[in-house]
Amino acid sequence: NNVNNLEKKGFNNTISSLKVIGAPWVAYYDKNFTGKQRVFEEGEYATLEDKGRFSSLKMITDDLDDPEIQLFEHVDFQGRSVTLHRETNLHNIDFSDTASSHKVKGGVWVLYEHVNHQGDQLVSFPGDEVPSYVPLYFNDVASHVRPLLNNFFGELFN
Ligand SMILES: [Ca+2]
Repeated sequence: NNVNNLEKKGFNNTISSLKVIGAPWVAYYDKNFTGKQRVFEEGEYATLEDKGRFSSLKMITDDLDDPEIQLFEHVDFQGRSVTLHRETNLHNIDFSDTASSHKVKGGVWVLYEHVNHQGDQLVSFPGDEVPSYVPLYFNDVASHVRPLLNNFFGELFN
């Protein structure tokens, strides 16, 4: 169900609102799941701040259980590190604007530029090892992280 190139669907850079039912999606500015990205969980998004920018879409079907991410101060998994299992304001653990690489041991994680889920996002999947945020324009900017959680009610009633 993924769409690696919205151009082929006639939708490239034209999406201005969307509605998500069920599993969350990641929308990417560039084709083939690259470039700036943003996660959309179940709900309606009538106006998008990055309206008209998305060129590919990926549905998240990964196992969300047992989330674990290890953040590193420097690229190539060097320097100080922290291991997290739940949503964390990085200011609270003296790690804001610090992370430069990470390893995801479990779950799907969203890193945010600012607290309260604001600013740019970086989405990462189970088993991902990202050795450097520099090419992703995300070096030393993450201030908040959270794992996506299973939708309890969705599981019960769908
Ligand atoms: Ca750093």
